[in-house]
Amino acid sequence: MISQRMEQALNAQIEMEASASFLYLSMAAWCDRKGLNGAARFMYRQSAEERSHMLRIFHYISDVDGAAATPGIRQPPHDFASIRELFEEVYAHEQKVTHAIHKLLDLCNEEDDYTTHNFLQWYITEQREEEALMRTILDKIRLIGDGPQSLYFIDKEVEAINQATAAAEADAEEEI
Ligand code: OFO
Repeated sequence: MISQRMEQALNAQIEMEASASFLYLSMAAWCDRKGLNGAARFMYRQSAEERSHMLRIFHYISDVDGAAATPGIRQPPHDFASIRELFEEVYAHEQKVTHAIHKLLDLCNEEDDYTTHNFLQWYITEQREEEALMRTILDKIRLIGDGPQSLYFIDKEVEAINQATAAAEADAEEEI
């Protein structure tokens, strides 16, 4: 059983993860329109991942006998100034999510809620990995430059990340 305050805070996190999923979906469509197929694939996957983060909290709330609420999502922007600004926005968003998870942990401490504290550890690791990944992509964009001539190379770099992720996922499945 979780407190009402915790239930509310977790439902707010559900909304944040769902918003991220929709924002990234919109970004994927923008990349598609620009012919940036690698970046599009990357953002579609990120969008699906965010949905799974949302569902993980959804199920958790039910598991601890709370009421998970389906969030109302504001329509995300459909246009982005450049691929660099798009990834800067993703990075800023991930930092915001990390901060929100830290706040949830503060609340766990306040309420002596060890169960939710334990549940949230997965998100701490996930956020560290996500932030590192976005920083890597931004570093590459800064190195390559994001002028029209560079887009092809940026997209190739992001596609290399897609391939590496797919290979890692295939390995993980084989181990099961
Ligand atoms: Fe779920 O926000 Fe990061 O990954």
